[in-house]
Amino acid sequence: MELGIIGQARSGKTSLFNAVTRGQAQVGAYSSRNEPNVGVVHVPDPRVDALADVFKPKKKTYAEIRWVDFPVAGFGPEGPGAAFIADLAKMDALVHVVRVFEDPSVPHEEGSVDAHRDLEALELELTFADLALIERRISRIDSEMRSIKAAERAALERQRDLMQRMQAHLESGRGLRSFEASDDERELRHYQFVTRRPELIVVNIGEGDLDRVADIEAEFRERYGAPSVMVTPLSAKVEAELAQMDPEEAAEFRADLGLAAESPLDRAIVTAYELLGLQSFLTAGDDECRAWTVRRGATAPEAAGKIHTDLERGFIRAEVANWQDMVSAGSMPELKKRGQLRTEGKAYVVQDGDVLNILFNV
Ligand SMILES: Nc1nc2c(ncn2[C@@H]2O[C@H](COP(=O)(O)OP(=O)(O)O)[C@@H](O)[C@H]2O)c(=O)[nH]1
Ligand SMILES: [Mg+2]
Repeated sequence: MELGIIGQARSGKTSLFNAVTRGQAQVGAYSSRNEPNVGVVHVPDPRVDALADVFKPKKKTYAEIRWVDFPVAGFGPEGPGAAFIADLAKMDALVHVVRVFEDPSVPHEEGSVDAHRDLEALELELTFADLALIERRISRIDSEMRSIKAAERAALERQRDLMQRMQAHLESGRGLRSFEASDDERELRHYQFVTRRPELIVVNIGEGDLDRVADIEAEFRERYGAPSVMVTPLSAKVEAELAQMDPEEAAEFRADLGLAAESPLDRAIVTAYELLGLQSFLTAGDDECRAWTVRRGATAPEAAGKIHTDLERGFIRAEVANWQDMVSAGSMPELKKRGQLRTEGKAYVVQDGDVLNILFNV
């Protein structure tokens, strides 16, 4: 999964990046480089650890998230460039950092902190970018229309109609993530619209506002909450500091600050999985215990294909157990004795936390 961090200058993007990657990227500076910060992190998964305790494998492998901290230079006075938008549109989801914290030592671009103004201004720029893409597509369709046979017109007309409906949606000031595509979902996959990507709004609050987390979350959720928009308030600076500590020390600090024991970022990752309709399944053996990512609703052969295309092509059946059952049984023979190892065929819909063993033949 690939997540792109966006937000205005000094909103705390790089601080957030450091928090999630336990990194040391330079904060507070205008990034003169045009290169994003990129970091790959493992999704902590206690199920992998628990299975590893049973199987004692040579290797443990967690699911991975690639975080990209885009330089603010992407949003110049002329708005975001096409190449930058194309990069953003490739992300699985956007993480939009918006500044709420007040700090006189961190000057604000506009001279004052106004989270809603900032957030909406940036969303508007993205909306314009998609609008430009649609306008180009419509004029291309119009010119193609002039030179094709009548029989081929229907498909193009349908496409133009879809583009015009999206155009109207964007012109009303809303991003495409709230556009009801239903029948056109398939068609839309060919396009990379940046406002179509699900979004996690990270509300970057000051250290002094940590006791107001719930109120701030409610305020933003009420205003922006939608099926593909989530809201997480946190202090990026505090989280970046906590990320540099060892786990016990960080837990103590969290408690002292009156914060929930679970990191808001870990919670956000779970949320991102939900937002994207993803889930994990596991594989377990003496060689490796591993978590894999697959969309919810995927069948066993599709999940097998995540491991290797041969496993999907030559899929015969899958042996399936719930990870918890496997851990409490403590061994394969015991699991079988308890009748908790099932055999499933091609139509089986994989569940979060399934341990799969694929039987195949190519
Ligand atoms: N007081 C305070 N400062 C913060 C917070 N988050 C970021 N900053 C500071 O704001 C400045 C800009 O942060 P940075 O992460 O570089 O923002 P970016 O320009 O969006 O990448 C740095 O000096 C950070 O230390 C916060 O939650 N509270
Ligand atoms: Mg930065």
